[in-house]
Amino acid sequence: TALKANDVDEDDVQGVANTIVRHVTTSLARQAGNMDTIAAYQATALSVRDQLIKRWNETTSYHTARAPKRIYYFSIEWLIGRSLDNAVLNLGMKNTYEDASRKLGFNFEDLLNEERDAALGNGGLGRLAACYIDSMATLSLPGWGYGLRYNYGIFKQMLSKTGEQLEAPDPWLDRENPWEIARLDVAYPIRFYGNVEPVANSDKAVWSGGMECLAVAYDTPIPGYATKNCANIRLWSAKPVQGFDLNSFNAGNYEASVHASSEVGNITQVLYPNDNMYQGKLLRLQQQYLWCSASLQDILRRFTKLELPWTQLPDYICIQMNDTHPTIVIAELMRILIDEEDISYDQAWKITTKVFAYTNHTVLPEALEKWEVSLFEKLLPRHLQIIYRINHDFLQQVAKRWPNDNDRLARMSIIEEGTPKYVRMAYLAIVGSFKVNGVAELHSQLLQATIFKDFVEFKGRDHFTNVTNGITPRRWLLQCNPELSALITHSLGSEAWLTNAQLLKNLIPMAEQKEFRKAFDIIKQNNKRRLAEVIEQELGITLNPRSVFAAQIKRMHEYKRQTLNIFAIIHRYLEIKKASPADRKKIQPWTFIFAGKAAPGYYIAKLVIRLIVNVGKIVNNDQDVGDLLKVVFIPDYSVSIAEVLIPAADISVQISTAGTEASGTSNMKLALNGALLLGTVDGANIEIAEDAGEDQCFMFGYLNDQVQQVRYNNSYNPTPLEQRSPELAAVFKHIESGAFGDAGIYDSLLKTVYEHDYYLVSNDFGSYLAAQKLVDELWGGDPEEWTRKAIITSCSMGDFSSDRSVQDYADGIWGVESERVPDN
Ligand code: DL6
Repeated sequence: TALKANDVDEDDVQGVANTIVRHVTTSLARQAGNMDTIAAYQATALSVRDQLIKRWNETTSYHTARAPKRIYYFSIEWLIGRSLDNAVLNLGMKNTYEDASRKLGFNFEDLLNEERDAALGNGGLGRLAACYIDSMATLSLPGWGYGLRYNYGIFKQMLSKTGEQLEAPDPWLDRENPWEIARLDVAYPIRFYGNVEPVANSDKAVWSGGMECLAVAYDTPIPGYATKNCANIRLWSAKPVQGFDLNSFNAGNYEASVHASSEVGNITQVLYPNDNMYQGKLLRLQQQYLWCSASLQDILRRFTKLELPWTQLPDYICIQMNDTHPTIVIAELMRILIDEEDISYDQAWKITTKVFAYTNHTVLPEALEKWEVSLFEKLLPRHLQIIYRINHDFLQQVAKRWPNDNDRLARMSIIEEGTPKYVRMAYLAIVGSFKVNGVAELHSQLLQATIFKDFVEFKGRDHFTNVTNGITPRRWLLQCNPELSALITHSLGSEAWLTNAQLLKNLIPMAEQKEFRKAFDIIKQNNKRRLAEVIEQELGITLNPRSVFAAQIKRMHEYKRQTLNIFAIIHRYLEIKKASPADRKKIQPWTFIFAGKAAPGYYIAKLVIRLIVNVGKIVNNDQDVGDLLKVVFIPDYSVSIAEVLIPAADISVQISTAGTEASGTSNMKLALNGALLLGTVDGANIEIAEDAGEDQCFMFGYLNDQVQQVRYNNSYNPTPLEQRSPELAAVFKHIESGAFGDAGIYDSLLKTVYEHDYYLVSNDFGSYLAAQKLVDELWGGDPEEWTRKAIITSCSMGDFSSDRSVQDYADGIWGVESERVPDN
């Protein structure tokens, strides 16, 4: 009966309701009549999971039988968010589940709200991985993701009374996670520390001793849209080998025996909460190695079942490294091939360098990983030996091409000489991969022209490429904006746009039709009202849904310049205060919405949050200002909050200093939902503006090629702030007067601008105000034209579907093809 119950038809409401009740009584061991909303959510999720498992099994058997080349996406972060809504949509069963829950006396929306976000990521990089696995499943590619099952995801952000960010842990697994399947039988041994003994007359060595633990697999099935294929994210959890250290126990030291197991348990305890900032902690290196070694052992076990020679490994697997966090996997494959599979060093290197590809996600120097050699040597002594050998051979080739160029050798060496010495992970990733890519056109160009220039000269242009990021239109339009999705489907006459986002452009001519504009506008208003209700309820701030909703929603970071935005808000506030009652009538109303977390140790970023919150408190309660200006900081930004925020925005604020934001992805989500881009010429903003047409966007600021010079002048030929920007100087004076809290609290933040102004806040301030003025003119002067631009923007975003990105990777880098499970 269990099998039969799993086998419900997609539109069998009663059958689905039965599976839910069955899970309440069996899996949750409750009386059917004793079902609260949490139980109803859990049982519903388990019922959906049954469907996923069925597809997962079919996909696995199909792929096992066909043995295609597979792609493995290694990401240390997976920012999944909630799964229920997404799963029923991708399964094509949303209506059925809505009806079934109604039958059982529940509102499906309420069940959705019971789910906790799986927040195993910091920001763009982790969310990108989640979008890509959705696309891999939808494109029916034989692909899996690999990562870590952190017990604690990204911290919960709270705000103190004075506007300071407070952090609390996120024990997301405290309630059972219905989406994962524990595979306690899939576990691999992982070694740390220990000793290495060379084996005479060979490349081999024996690595032994140290600390051993197990990595245990937990699977999260990811359903594709309009395909039976189901992908998988396999996450590893660290477990002690025997629960405690038997040697210490036998020696009569019970306490020490338990201590060993708690050290192991720590490894997958918590996600590091830094975004675009490297922090050289031993525990993090332990995380990286455990994840990479377990994943690789898993992949190789699958490959060895094919009983093929190792030389064919690159024909069957490709590993995409999401940034440098998994780079140790290169040395791990070398170690396994040489030490365990008896392959010569040279042969192993030939195989290894055909398996890996590396995606770079940042040019910021503070984000580039480099591990202290001494730490590496202690934790992974054999890997360090292998890295030294890789470096030695590599530098020999460099020296051969550029004899007597010691500067070049020092620049390119994987080992940075000095005290202390470091292993440069990005260089190891380039040398060990067959392809390196950046994540937007400008970013890829910059990589090649700056931080990887020497490597382009050495490896050739073909070693480097660009794959512009993308977002899944299933979550970021179908799920989060059902009304707009329905309008699109109705107007196009089919749902085909959900798997072919290029079709959206067929709707561009509709921007000229009054009726369509009206329908589009009503949907935006509804979404704005929905957001306003949430904000009223949660924060007690009343918003004017007729104001411009301008959203800057992303991690707090100096390069992203939330500063520029809040300083411009203060400027606007002062202008409103100065204006006569008659003039105030001409001012356009704005609502500025911020959301984002700051790394716990990032003092300046936290100070910016404090300033935003305190400006909000003053502005939102100022009678003179009324509805003309509101400033909202939504705490604890998450995927779920983004899903409510993004459909409600009129303006997408993307104002990083040119050359600093590798791509950005909230810019894509906001544009797809009809927000106009107010942005700098940076990252994927450039391609968004190209596709939407510059007429649709408000671009401003210094260009990338000008930034260096301006930065130099700011540092070496500084002019007083009054001269650089009298408007900004007035804003600073106001802040310093104590208008937003005690005088002096923001001094260190203001100092970053007064002094070097590395991110060009003062230099771009005037042009940012000018761009906002253009927004004012359009909003107040021609609302029909606004909607027209919003429609054109939204319908021009086909290129930014993650299906396009993933297909580009599949064709241009991975060499993997679709393997669609037959429909029957
Ligand atoms: O590629 C995803 C995302 C980009 O959209 C952002 O522009 C970029 O800042 C972010 N990079 C990182 C780098 N972190 N590390 N390591 O998160 O990647």
